[in-house]
This record gives sequence, C-alpha cells and structure tokens, in this order.
Amino acid sequence: MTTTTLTEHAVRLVPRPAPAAATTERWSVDAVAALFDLPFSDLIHRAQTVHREHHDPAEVELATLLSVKTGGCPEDCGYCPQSVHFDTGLTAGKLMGVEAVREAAQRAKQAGATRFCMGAAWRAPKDRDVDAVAELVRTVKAEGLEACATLGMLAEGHAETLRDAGLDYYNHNLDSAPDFYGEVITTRDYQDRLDTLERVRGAGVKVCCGGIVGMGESRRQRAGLVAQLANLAPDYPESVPINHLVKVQGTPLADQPDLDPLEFVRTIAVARITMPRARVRLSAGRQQMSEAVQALCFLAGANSIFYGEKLLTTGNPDVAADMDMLAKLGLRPRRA
Ligand code: SAM
Ligand code: DTB
Ligand code: SF4
Repeated sequence: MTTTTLTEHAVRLVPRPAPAAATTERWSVDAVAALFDLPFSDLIHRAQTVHREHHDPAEVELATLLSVKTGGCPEDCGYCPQSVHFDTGLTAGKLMGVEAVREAAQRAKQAGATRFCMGAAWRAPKDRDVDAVAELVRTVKAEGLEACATLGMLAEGHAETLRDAGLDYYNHNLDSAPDFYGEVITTRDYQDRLDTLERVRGAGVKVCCGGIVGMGESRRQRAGLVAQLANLAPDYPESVPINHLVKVQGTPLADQPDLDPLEFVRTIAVARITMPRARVRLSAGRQQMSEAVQALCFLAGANSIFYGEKLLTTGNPDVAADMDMLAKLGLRPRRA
C-alpha cells in the first residue's frame, strides 16, 4: 500500500495558478545586464564560442519578407509606418491574392531564400482573414519554402488553422522590455503578446519572436527584453529577430537619436549567449548599417538575415550587395 503524507496530499490538491503565458527564469535581468557590461572582446568571444557549439559558423539563413496586407493598422506602435495614427504617406492596401504571392515566393526562392515571411498590418486577424492567409501559406509551401506569418494577435483556433496549412513559424515580437513597452505602444499590452505566443506554441507552430533596439530604451531595458525572450516557456523562441529601429518620417520615433552601433552588436551577442540554439536574425535596419557592423553581428552569432530589396514597407540592401558581402566574409547561404 502506498502512503501519502498530509503535505504531499495538500500539495496535490492546491490548484496551481494558471501560468500567465509562462515564463521560466533561466536568465535574470541582472545576469543578462552583466553580459551587456562585459568588455566588448570578452562578450564577442563568449558569443562566438557558444555559436560554434551549436551552429555552423559559416552558414547564414536568408529569409524574404512580403507585406501581404499593408497599412491602415489601428494599433499605435510608435515605430511603425503602417499605423493609422501617424501620417507616413503610406497607401493602405487589401490582402494580396494567391497568384501575386506565388510569384513573390518563386522570386525569393530563385534568389536563394529558404524562408518566406508574410506580414499583415492587422491588430488581430478575423477568422476569414486567417482562412485567406492559410491559402497563402499553402501557396508558399508548394514552392518549397519555409513559411512564416506575422498577422498580429491570434484568437483561439487561428494558430491551428495556420499550422494545418503548413505554417512553420509564427512571428510575434515582444519588441521591448515590459517596463519600456508602454512608452511605445498603448493600444495593446505585453500580456496580449504573451498570450498570442502561448497560442502559437500550443498549436505546435515554431515561435519567431524578437524585438527592436534603438527606440530610446536603456541598456538595462535591452537586457530586460533579452531576458523575457530567453525565459519564454517552455523554451525560448526557435527564431529571434533583432531589429534596429528604422526611423520613418511621420512616426513618433522618427527623430530618435542614433544608437551606438556597438550596442546593437552587443544585443546580438547577448541574444546568442542566452538562446544558444536559436536562429538569431540580424533584421530591420541593415540598409542603414555599415558592412563592418554587420560583420561584427555575424561574429557575435547572428546567423540569419532578411534578404530582398524590401522589408515590409521600408528598404533593405540589394540582393547583389548582400551576396557580395557574404562572399567577402566567407559566409554561405543556408540550403533548403
Ligand atoms: N501587425 C503585426 C504585429 O505587429 O504583430 C505584424 C507586422 S509588424 C510590422 C512586425 C514587426 O515589425 C513589429 O513587431 C516590429 O518588431 C517590426 N517593425 C515594425 N516597424 C519597424 C521599424 N520601423 N523598425 C524596426 N522594426 C520594425
Ligand atoms: C521582424 O521582426 N521584423 C520584420 C518582420 N519581423 C515582420 C519587419 C520589419 C519591418 C521594418 C519596417 C517596415 O519595413 O515597415
Ligand atoms: Fe500595426 Fe503591427 Fe505596425 Fe503595430 S507593428 S502598427 S500592430 S502593423
């Protein structure tokens, strides 16, 4: 006969509080901040060492973006040219059709991309929007590309619909540390983002989640963002885009002072150390970045880039220039 002590019994009976879109502390903000504070060479050495333990250091993933539904977004994200709250001169459009997306996917594949990410400027898609995007996902998958989508907040069942269409990754960024977030966005909160990430995970879709640096946050707040990402439960994201703010005229952050480029490199290094198996993507902001800084980002453990002349609405380096840069650095695109 098995005996149960009173304490064991009590422990079993006490209901556990529902995890508030679980985070699990693998990295304290202090520990992440201590990485940021390392001498630059020590930080890069550590990041490169971790990188080599988990990845082929010569390989870079090429991910192409396509804005499948541009502008007219009701959210007020202070960095974003697609918000209706700011006059950025952008013309809003409807959801793209299957044929146009197929052609864009074929061009991306032809140019050597292996991942195709579709972005839509929605606060949250409606059921019929999700069904329409599911069709686009099937189209992209049929071209032999990995499919990623970023459509805003997902409701019950949406992630499953996208998964069943073949979606590999869902991108939903935390964007900043919890204590800075409210300075940039007021129309939805941090917990909303965590809830969507939990839905994505729950459906078995891989998580692509990162943030933006250069929005006026402190170094400690950059550490706070990385700690949030690294502590996501049950595991950190498979894919971590680190965006440098692209300053767009008309947005509240248009005149934000420049971030020291080495601070951006540090952020990449800290992401690599705290999320060793993740694909860390050197994301928005490369057009404004020198090749030397990008080279440091690769040294710091970045192993993915957005590839193709456009991000969603703003520019990205030319394909030819990127191929030259990778060749110069002895880096090669990841093969499908
Ligand atoms: N509307 C959806 C959402 O926000 O969840 C998906 C598209 S939204 C444009 C995707 C991400 O792009 C944002 O979370 C943000 O990280 C990034 N982004 C948008 N504007 C940016 C900018 N000006 N500079 C850098 N990153 C930007
Ligand atoms: C991500 O983290 N960065 C991409 C993608 N996910 C969707 C978007 C960058 C957008 C930059 C501004 C623009 O082009 O509109
Ligand atoms: Fe809308 Fe996404 Fe832009 Fe925010 S980042 S304004 S949710 S498109």
